[in-house]
Amino acid sequence: MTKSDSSETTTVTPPQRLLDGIHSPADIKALREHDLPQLAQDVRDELIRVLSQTGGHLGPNLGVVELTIALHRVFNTPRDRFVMDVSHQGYVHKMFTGRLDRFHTMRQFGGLNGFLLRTESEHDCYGAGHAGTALSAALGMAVGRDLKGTDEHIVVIAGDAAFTNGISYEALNNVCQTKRFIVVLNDNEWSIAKNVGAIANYFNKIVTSEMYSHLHDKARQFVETIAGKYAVELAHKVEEGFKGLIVPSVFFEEFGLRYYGPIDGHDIPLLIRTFEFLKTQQEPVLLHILTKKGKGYEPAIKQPDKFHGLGKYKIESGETAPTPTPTYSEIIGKTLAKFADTNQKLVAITAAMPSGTGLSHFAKAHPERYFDVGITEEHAALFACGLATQGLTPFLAIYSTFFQRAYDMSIHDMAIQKLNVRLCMDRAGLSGDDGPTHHGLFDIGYL
Ligand SMILES: Cc1ncc(C[n+]2csc(CCOP(=O)(O)OP(=O)(O)O)c2C)c(N)n1
Repeated sequence: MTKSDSSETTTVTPPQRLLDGIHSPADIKALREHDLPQLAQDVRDELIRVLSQTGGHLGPNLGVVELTIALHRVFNTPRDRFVMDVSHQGYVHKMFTGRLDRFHTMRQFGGLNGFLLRTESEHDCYGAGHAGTALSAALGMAVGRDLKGTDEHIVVIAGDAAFTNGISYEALNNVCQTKRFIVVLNDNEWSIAKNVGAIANYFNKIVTSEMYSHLHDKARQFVETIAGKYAVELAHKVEEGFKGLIVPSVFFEEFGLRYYGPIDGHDIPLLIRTFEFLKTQQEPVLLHILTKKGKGYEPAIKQPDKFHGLGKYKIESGETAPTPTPTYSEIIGKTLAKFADTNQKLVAITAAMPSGTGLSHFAKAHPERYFDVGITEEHAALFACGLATQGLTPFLAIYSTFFQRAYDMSIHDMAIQKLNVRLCMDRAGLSGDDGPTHHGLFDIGYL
């Protein structure tokens, strides 16, 4: 046998990936529904493989694979609008909207942006990078649509941590300005670190209620029968029967959003049926879905914080290369912890970035003087001011780009009221891989 003969007999054609056939959302609609789990697997494999080389937001994207498939199956972008909070969870949407061939260039010089970007694709109707912007921007789109008299769907995709952010409530307070508006609350119980505060506890209460699981089953039944004309009536009956008992304040409904869920955010058929139903509703609705951050990749499930966003890693173990020198954040966190051993007045504050700012070291050493206040930069700055009025010595550890949110507090509260808040400002200057939304270029100018 010649050499070439031998290679011919041993060549095995790799099985065609369904993902390679997806060039636009229309291709997802063309697949058979029972093939969609295979597409989800292809997407997960691609995320894990490519990000092991480029780095990026692995955990959040592994958690929204089924959600993104269902959204593109039911809605029609670019006519319909998907507005993602932060938009770090938009990688799968990028793959499905003509950018798969450039996916490996993400977060590299000249490559795809790591967040949604209006100039990158007509399917990215709104860019972001900072948290809490989706509901307000989407509400503006919905009201604009109503004024124009068109009928496209506006769908917000926001994580549970987006609801620790004040702007989200400013938007909810105005939701009555539109009739048709769909919000997907993607609840995985994690911000970058574990989500914190009363809202996180509230979501958890809904989810762990035994009676609510019963409602969940009922919800599934009604979604399964939505083709029938009694669906809406049944939905309301189910709600009246159970919801008031379990969620006394019916939080979202007080704002004017009809609440559905919680449902399994990894169940593709259920998500599809639910979106088909929600699409027909003539009132603002919120669908609460439960997902697992890092789903399908064991290292990311075990360490959601590390795998929220990271650099290169080894696929088999999830190991990353150790940093050769300690980072600024690490030095800050450890030094503050050391100072606090002897200075009882020292307190430290982070706005949802304990590991990024190095305060996780402080948190371990002095938990009673450590405050993670959620994604709340304005509140964090004011809270620090209040602590300062009590003679305490607050250190606010914060990224330059996120302190932009608290610009007003730096003048109106810290400076004019002469309150001694120490800022440990991290990530100043140009941010290479995260791109323009994360540059910290203005701090020297305005401080
Ligand atoms: C104003 C602002 N502060 C902090 C951050 C850093 N940040 C990026 S994603 C994230 C957590 C987002 O959690 P969630 O919205 O629940 O989405 P998940 O990643 O869990 O899917 C944080 C704190 C940010 N992007 N914007």
